[in-house]
Amino acid sequence: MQIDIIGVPLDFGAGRRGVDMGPSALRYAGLRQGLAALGHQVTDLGNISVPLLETCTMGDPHLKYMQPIVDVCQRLAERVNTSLEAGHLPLVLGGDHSLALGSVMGAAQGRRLGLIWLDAHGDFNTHETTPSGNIHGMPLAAICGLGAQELVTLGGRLREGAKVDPHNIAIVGVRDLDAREKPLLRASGVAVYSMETIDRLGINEVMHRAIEVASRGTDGIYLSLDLDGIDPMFAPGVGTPVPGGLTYREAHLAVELLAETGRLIGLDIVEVNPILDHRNTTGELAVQLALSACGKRIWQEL
Ligand SMILES: [Mn+2]
Repeated sequence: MQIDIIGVPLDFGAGRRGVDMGPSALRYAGLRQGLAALGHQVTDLGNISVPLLETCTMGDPHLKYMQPIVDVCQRLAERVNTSLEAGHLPLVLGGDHSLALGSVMGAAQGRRLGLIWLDAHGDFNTHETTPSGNIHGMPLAAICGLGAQELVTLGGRLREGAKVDPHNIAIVGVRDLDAREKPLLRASGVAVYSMETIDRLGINEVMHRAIEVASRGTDGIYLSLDLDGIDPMFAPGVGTPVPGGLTYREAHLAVELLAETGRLIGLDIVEVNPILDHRNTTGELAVQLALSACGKRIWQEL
């Protein structure tokens, strides 16, 4: 496989600073070397340039830093689309989850995409429902065509409406939904696999269902992996930790099953915050998950 690493040191969408250092944390943890050792051809395309937060104005408190986020996401969307057109797998390193506006919308250009959103949260708020105004709580709604026009159309570049059919989207690992995003999410048609469902059915069955949702009639599956989907015991370096998440092995099996389909066309790894982390534990876990998503196995019979 040809893999393009794309760093997005973006922290405009999150409430806590430091997630802009995520791409460095993953690089220091040996991402490129690990992928190359699996036999992949890896090109690190460097980072998408992101202005310093201190040089930008916040703007609307219900859509904090919308302008710089849209600007970064426009460039990211083009970069991801270019990688896919070349037949490469884009591996996008965050940064906060608002970058998925760019990566997923870019991947969805001219493709019918399936989307698996591994996350503690729904990321399904709009400017009208958000309790914080932080855009990293809104990207999945915007991908489904809901919320601020600027986000839905990437600043007028794209048409209105859903970029991915909500019936081809599955959220896995969710355990913290805001009161006003719940009804929106319920009405959307997105498949939601909460931690309770994972407890009852097991991650194997849940992933098979999620993969089925994301496969039905699609050209490929995109994975948007928020490290806060994993239990804070294993992934302490995230801005919005919520107890009761996926275990180390559940997270790995989830991406291993996805890799096994051979239908994964791109992925985001987001919300690694080195300032909140312990000795890059979360950065190293993120790298291991990326390797599992790209075919690494504990044991493979010859
Ligand atoms: Mn998220």
